[in-house]
Amino acid sequence: RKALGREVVPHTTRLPPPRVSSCCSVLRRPWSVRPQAQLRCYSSAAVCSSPIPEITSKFPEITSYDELYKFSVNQPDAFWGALGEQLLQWQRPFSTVTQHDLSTSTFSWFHDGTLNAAVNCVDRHAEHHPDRVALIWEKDEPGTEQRITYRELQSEVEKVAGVLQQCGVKKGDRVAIYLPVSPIAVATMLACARIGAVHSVVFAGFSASALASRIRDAGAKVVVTADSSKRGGRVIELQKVTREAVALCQDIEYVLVAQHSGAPLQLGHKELDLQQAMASITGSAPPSEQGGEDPLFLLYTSGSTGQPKGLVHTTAGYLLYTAITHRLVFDYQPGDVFGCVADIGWITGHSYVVYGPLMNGATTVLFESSPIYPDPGRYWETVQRLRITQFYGAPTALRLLLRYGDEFVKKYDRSSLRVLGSVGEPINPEAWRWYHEVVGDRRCTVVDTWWQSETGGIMLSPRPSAPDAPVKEAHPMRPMLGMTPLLCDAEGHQLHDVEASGALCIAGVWPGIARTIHGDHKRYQDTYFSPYPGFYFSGDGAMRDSEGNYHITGRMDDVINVTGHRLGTAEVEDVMMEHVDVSETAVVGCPHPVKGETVFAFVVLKEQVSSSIEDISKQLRADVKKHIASYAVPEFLLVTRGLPKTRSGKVMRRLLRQIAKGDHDDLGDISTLADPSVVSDILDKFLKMK
Ligand code: 6R9
Repeated sequence: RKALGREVVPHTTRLPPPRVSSCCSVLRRPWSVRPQAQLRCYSSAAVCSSPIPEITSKFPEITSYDELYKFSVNQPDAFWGALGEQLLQWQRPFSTVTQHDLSTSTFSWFHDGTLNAAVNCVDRHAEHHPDRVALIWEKDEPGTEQRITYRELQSEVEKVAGVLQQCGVKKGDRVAIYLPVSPIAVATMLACARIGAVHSVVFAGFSASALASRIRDAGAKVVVTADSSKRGGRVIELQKVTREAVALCQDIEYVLVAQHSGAPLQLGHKELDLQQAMASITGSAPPSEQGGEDPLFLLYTSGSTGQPKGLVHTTAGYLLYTAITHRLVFDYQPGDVFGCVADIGWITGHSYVVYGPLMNGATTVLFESSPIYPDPGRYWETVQRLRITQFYGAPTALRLLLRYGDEFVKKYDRSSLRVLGSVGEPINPEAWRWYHEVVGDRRCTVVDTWWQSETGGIMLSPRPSAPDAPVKEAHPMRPMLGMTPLLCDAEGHQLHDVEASGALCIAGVWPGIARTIHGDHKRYQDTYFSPYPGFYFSGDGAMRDSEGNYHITGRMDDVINVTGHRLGTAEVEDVMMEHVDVSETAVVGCPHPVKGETVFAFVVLKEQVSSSIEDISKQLRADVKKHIASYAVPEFLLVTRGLPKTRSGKVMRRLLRQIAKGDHDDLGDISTLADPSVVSDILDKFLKMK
């Protein structure tokens, strides 16, 4: 297994060895399955529930949190309408709060109002608090942070908007953004919003072909990138990758290159110096007047089949939903320094690095580094130096850090922290407790937040809630205001018992939901609204305890979650199938102590092959890295003579998942397989891998 396994942690020379080195036990007993009885409740939360004066001043009959929740779900028009009026700045007020038609899966919020997202996120704050810090750019090297005020951000946004207009970008056009977490990335997103263009941020760790396929699907004519960036001391050649991608996209007219490395820019075909072009912009065009339902951005995310889908988020509902969830879940107060360490290439970066915090006029941290650079104390050193009040990160990073011991946390002053958030995948009780006890000194409220690219913002979280409501460890627990989660069984029936386990669905609609998949509304309908008619289906399974608290058990489809990144197993299979020597493949996820899940590939080769199994395995890994990204590379790759298939030819993925997990004791009924002997072949090879 060692020979085939890849390094889990990108070690640097300065990194001390982790305390736990073996993950073999996990193969036998995955950590994610823990008896519920071991989970504790904490009621010492320092943060009170966040009242909503926008609602309670208008509806004084609401005097408790329970009443507020009931009001939000029973009277969505009144609830969201009052918030929409007061939290958003409108050019023309709306008269209709929401309209939806479940039969066509079409939803609209505030469609007849007009507004501009950049005005809402920047201009209105720049007018009232021009010198308030909007962004703290936490660059790769500790101690080199830069602060950007709302006034400065406004000026940057206007200049980038001017450059985009000079490149011919108009309202409704798509602009691809391939940039590291940085002020220029935020300014470019908001510049698109200012002129009514639709941004499509592509994670700066994606390969050239992944970038190219997203550019082509979006139909972007302009891509904005940087020369290179550094993360964890490693150089990422963004301009080089963009060049390779652009060579595959004939429709790209301009590549705007931001100088990020400090070295002079080398410009090639179609490339323009972004900062130089910005310097020549004088004055600014008025912000575009956007309809409430005009698209704000596209964001590509993995599904269980086919290519990643471009989710479309629209303007008013998304802004409102990210603003209110940011304020209520994290108890945001003016003067706070909000530290979400996600990359802007993911929805968490869009909603809780950029839009939610800026909507609330907050100071938001742009974290461009790595949790272990220069050592595993980086997060907490940053908390101390920037006086971060809310920290929001992923369980995979916490699991990695806790292995290095408590010293890296304790040597830094974390007294500024009030709320600790977790997102991206289920948090295991051990990581939750470490977060609560060591990082938060038992003082901070830990919020495990469940949501998705599709939902736009947080859906389940222990806060907001009644002030004294307990927090149950490792549980996202409660619905956000306005939300009605429910569970369904395999036949599609809603489970009405309080204690239940099934498919997690949502009844009703909320303003943050993605409205469609770019260019494929049928796929949107089929994926989210056909499986459980009348409800939105999340793709996740969940459990509800006797008190009604939710706990997510994981994906129910062929999507896996590697280091908090969503990955369709079909995407990896598609790449490997392109190899001349490969006849069949099946990819599954397998539990991993740090990454959450890791990629396990089963590969069947053709009768005649061009090279050795070792070489083919190497080539397959390189292909996946080249066509998707490093995190998608199979950690385990098992070449077998066949895949376990039913007589109708369907690959029994359940069986492969069990084998990958090392859970061989009871493989269930395999008599229905066309050739049960392939199972023993696979098991033999699996044991030899160890
Ligand atoms: C925000 C984000 C969504 C999928 C989702 C689920 C998993 C996210 C979670 C969680 C358990 C949590 N997920 N948060 N699972 N507990 N608190 O991550 O969006 O990248 O679209 O992924 O991530 O499986 O369906 P996205």
